[in-house]
Amino acid sequence: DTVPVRRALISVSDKTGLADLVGALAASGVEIVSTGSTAKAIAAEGVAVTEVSEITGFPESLDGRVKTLHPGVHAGILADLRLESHRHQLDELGIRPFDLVVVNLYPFRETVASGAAPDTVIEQIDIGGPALVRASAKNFANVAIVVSPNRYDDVIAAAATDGTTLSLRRALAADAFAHTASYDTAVAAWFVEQLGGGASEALAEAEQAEHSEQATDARPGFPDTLQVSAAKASTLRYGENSHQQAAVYALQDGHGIAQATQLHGKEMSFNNYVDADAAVRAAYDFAEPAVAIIKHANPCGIAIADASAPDPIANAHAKAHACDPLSAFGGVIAANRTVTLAMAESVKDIFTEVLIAPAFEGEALEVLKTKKNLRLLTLPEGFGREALELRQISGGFLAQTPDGFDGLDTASWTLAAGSPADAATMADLEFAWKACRSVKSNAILLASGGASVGVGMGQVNRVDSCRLAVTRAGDRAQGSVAASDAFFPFADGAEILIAGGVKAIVQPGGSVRDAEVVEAAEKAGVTMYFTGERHFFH
Ligand code: 93A
Repeated sequence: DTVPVRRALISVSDKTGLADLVGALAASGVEIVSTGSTAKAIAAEGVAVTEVSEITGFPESLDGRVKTLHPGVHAGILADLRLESHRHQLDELGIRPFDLVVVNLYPFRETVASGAAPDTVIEQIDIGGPALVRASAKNFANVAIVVSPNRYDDVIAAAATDGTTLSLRRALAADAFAHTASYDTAVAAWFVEQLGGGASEALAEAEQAEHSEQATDARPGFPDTLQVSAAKASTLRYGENSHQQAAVYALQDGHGIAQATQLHGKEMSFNNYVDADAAVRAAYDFAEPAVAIIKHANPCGIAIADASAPDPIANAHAKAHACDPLSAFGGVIAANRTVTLAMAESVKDIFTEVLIAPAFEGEALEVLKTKKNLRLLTLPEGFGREALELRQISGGFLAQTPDGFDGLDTASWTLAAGSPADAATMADLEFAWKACRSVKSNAILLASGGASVGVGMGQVNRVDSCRLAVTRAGDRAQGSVAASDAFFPFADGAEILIAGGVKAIVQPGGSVRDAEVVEAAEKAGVTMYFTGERHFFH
């Protein structure tokens, strides 16, 4: 299964590590065949190299569009030397096989990113390179294919010993096909953009439709095809569970968790990413300094700072933590402001998996870095909601515009029961309503003084979510306000909140039994507002 390295074809645009590679290969007695500028670079290192054109008897032509696209090259790569018939045919054709192919492709993405003109971009669509990569990867039984300088050391070591092992060649082939697939996705995405069929345009159309008269009926013009181009950012230790394999992919133009910078701590896990995403989603719903603490994708505390707090983000954290200190153990925390020393001092004493924020004060970072395992991340500049949310279902994706509170105005809420809320109660209702969006449905959130005090999440009926929220709040339910992510189908859920002592409830309204729900509130003298908009989150 081990294939000795005797003859290599090298054709690389990125010359990183090339000198060391060819030096080592030559020292191991490997014959090197190469294309134009790569051959020049190799010769400049004083290493013997044969030009591909010498093998093919065909000059590199059409401004380099045809270099390695020749049966003299491809038969040498694709021959399955385990077969007597293939070996025999190569002999007859006078073609010698390759056992190592090193290729990296024309810098297509970089050329697009540089703002180059379309003709220049098109010249950077590599045709011969991917053909070499795919041919070699298909024939991994005989050929080792290297598409990244990160793998040079592996083949240098193999060439210096018996050769490449089957398991190495198979792993290299898997990398290779992923590489060409991602390359072609970038090319396809560029074409879609050129044709003006991108998602952003579709969304602009959708927005227009919203402002037109048939708003209720208008279906946004989502693109006919969706090109998602994401590059592997890292391979994770494992997935949601330890027997699952996993990796993170980052969108080319993303500004989210996938692009966050890790400053300290253990490697991020799959679940850390999921929770960090939920945490920033929650914290960034607020304009005020806010902190969200997440466990299993649900908040166990969300709070905004008191207007008078001397250290607002530390204050918000203290309030969020107080909601459910038991559950906050091992949580993921997001702050929407720079983490201060005072906040760092508090977090340090609470076992926390991840802390993510736009920035950290220097002293805060010093304190937090004393916790070896605590992962500290900063959000990328321009962090914001995605233009389009995708969710995988078997066989496809669902796409939707993101949820949020753009232009939320409590003045547009309808008073459904009780007397109008005073300013402080109204502020709490608004907070609860926003915070409730980050809770998995069915969601009930009790709040007081700009902090959640009891959260009922993820139940399959609203009554249980109400019970959970009231139980979690304990004494703090008395005099708090409640938010419900969707309407109460019956009065029973609202009755539990009322019995628990809430003084005001905000909910979308719109149930056929709204009258019963309103009556329950009226009878108890509890204020109830309808928002007319629900915020499911699953
Ligand atoms: O223009 S191509 O699509 N035609 C080819 O036949 C071909 N063979 C290799 N591009 C081709 N390549 C690419 O050339 C390789 O993928 C590599 O990126 C680059 C190296 O060429 P040079 O050594 O001349 O700079």
